[in-house]
Amino acid sequence: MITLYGVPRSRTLRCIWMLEEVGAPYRLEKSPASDGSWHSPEYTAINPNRKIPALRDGELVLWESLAINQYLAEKYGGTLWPETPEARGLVYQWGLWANGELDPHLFTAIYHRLLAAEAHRDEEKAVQAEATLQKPLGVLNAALESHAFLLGDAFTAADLNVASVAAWAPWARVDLTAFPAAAAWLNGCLERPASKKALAKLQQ
Ligand SMILES: N[C@@H](CCC(=O)N[C@@H](CS)C(=O)NCC(=O)O)C(=O)O
Repeated sequence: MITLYGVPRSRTLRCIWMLEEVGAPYRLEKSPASDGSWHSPEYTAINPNRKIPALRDGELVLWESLAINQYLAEKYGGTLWPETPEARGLVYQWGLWANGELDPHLFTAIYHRLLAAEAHRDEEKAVQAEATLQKPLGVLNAALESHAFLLGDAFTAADLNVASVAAWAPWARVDLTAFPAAAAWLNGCLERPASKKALAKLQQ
């Protein structure tokens, strides 16, 4: 059985969504260290970055949430993983794009508006991050103006990976009203049963 290391209230949620989407049996496990630390020798042997998530599937150990998702989609994901190299190129493109162009700035905004203790929040940094996000959000919006999903008419691993990162936008109070196609697409993706199952784990 697949083991996913992490906790829902983290980037692990992206992989929980993918696992629920592909229907592969898995168990969610905290650090193998008895104190639950991500800095223990036991967990460092799994992910030398000492970060979550990480995944074990048989002999394979993987880290990086969006790479994990691409692997899961290819191995277990049926229609989530496109058949042609050209379409798969687009899945890689959008995953790397989400990791590079969205994740760092959304993290800055969510950190300073939600995650950090009041004393460590800096609204100026959140505002700057939101300003930086205008360009990539415009790119996303333009891509979704002409078709329902990133690769065309069907939901694929590209949509899941980008939406699972963009899902931070509402929590980071990043305004999406200037990007109606992206906002509608994001809402639709988050309404999928697998996404709802993953989000429900935040309450458990
Ligand atoms: N690019 C990595 C980032 C992983 C990451 O930063 N995870 C956070 C939790 S969301 C973490 O483990 N932070 C602990 C730390 O930085 O010490 C991924 O997408 O998996």
